[in-house]
Amino acid sequence: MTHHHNYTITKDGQLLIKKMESDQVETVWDRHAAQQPQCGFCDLGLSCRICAMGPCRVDPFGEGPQQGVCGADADIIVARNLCRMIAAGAAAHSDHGRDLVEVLAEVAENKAPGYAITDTEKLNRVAAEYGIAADGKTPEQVAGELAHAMQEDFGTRKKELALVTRAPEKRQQLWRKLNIMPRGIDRETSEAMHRTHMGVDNGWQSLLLHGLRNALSDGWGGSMIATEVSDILFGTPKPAPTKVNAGVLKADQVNVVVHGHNPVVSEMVMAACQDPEMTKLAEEKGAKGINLCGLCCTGNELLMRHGIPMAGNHLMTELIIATGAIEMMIVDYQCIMPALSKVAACYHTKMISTSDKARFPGMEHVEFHPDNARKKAYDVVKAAIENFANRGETYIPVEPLDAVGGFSVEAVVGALGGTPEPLLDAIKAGKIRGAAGIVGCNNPKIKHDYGHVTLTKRLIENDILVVDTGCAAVATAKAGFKVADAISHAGPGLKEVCGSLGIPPVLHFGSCVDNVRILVLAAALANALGTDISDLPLAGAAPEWYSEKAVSIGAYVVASGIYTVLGPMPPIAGSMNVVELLTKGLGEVVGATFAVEPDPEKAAVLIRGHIENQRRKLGLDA
Ligand code: SF4
Ligand code: MSK
Repeated sequence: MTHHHNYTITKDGQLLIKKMESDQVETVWDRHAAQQPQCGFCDLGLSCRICAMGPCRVDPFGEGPQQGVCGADADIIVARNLCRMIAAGAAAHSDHGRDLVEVLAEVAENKAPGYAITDTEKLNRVAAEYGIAADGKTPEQVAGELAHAMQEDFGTRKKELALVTRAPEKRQQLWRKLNIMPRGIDRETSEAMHRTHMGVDNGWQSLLLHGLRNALSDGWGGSMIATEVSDILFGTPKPAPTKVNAGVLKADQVNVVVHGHNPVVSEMVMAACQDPEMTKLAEEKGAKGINLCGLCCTGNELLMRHGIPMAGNHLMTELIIATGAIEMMIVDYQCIMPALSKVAACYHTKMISTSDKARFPGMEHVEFHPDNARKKAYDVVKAAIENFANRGETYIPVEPLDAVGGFSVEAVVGALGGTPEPLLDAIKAGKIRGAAGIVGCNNPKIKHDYGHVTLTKRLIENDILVVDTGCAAVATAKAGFKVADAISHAGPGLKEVCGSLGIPPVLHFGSCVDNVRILVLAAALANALGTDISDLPLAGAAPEWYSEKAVSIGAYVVASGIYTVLGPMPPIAGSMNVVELLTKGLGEVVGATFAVEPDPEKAAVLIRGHIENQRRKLGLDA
């Protein structure tokens, strides 16, 4: 295979693909090629294997069967499949949130050595939103009560989740009117699985509406809790410099890489790596120190709060192992390709899985729990140091680039002088035309990072502020857009505003669960204007998405009133009714729609058109 330039726009990616080729190690692109042609029925969403009368397929050309054994037609099958994707995505984010709430509860009881409450101010603020007064109580008492109240959000005993009150009043009323107000986080996912069982909900519209409610239980529930509790435990992010790309690995140090999503494990690993005793141990073994780097979203969590360098995003996770420089990769859960341990077996990298809910063939399992995490972190870091002696030749093909991360809503509003007004004023004056959230993954169906970087470039040069998260945020950092000097790529208005604040035109908002920071900022802007989110000049995009979590994110962003452009087509094209509803009809329902456009140049045109249209409707350029 000699197509490495076609797979990725990144220099480190291209060189490491070449290296893997010469090492004869298979990559995600090889496996993707081996899967061609992928199943057309599945691609269109027209296959169903929900029950044992099936599996069934509906013929998209109208010649073969038009219904499954039970009689479900294309609309029902497509809507049911999409609903299940949302349920899986919402479950993943929300279960991640639950794990943080459990740590918070154990911190309150002093049962989680090494963990602590770092942001008391935020603890008290969020507690107040749950109706818990902080006065006269210790932070631990407040944390205990808050953890308990958040656990209630997961159940079914409430009519509405607590944090939906952060949405503009108009939006809340709309959700109530449509009967899609999320009630319990677990309840909505459970109900999605119930409705999609054979013989339950066979209304494609009602299925999709429930899908939106389920997604809202993620965005304004599970993910929001994940972000808020992470800030309380580990600190609310503030802008700080960091480094990005494969060049963050160090040839003369023990390289430890964390991969996954949940900061509960990676924070403890960081603490162990930073212990001077451990550095001493590494030096005794001939290394110059211990170098901790991140991948994907657990990497973003550490980057946001501590400036820990970022080695790469989703499609870099295999390639980075081929540097031969990684002593250990420690994973928690989500987006961890089971292929990684096969790649690692070709080099000296030790692979460690840590969560009882996420096992991988060929990895050593060291289970982390809040009560033992500190000790386990030291155990694995010691093992990583031991592994330094087994290192062969290394190949670190690039120099790292600078980037700035850490833009929480608190930090952005702080930089603006304590209120979102100056940002609104810049939007009203037209210096900033609007803002776009670019989020989500990589997908071998799209040239690695091309979608994220191209779309971002086009938007900032047209004075649209970009905030990004997840793997998109890593892509644009590697492209050099996350330094103050990157304003040279921005249009004149955006350049002026970001220049005067000393911030990049592309703001790193965090991990995938941190998409809720975008919701919170959008709600603050809408509230300041006395309007709804759907009236604002905002857009969302997921140019290279792959995961079910991304489907849930897209659905809650649209249900919150933000127009969203997807790169890869979701498996819905088999039902024109579903396609029409998502791309047009939803505008009448929730005031926002989806669009699908794999070409980022065209996606940029769509987003610019939408933002200008929103401005006209608001009378901003009159
Ligand atoms: Fe086939 Fe209906 Fe069963 Fe799906 S639920 S597998 S369409 S019989
Ligand atoms: S890690 S969900 S590949 S963004 Fe959040 Fe990246 Fe997508 Fe995973």
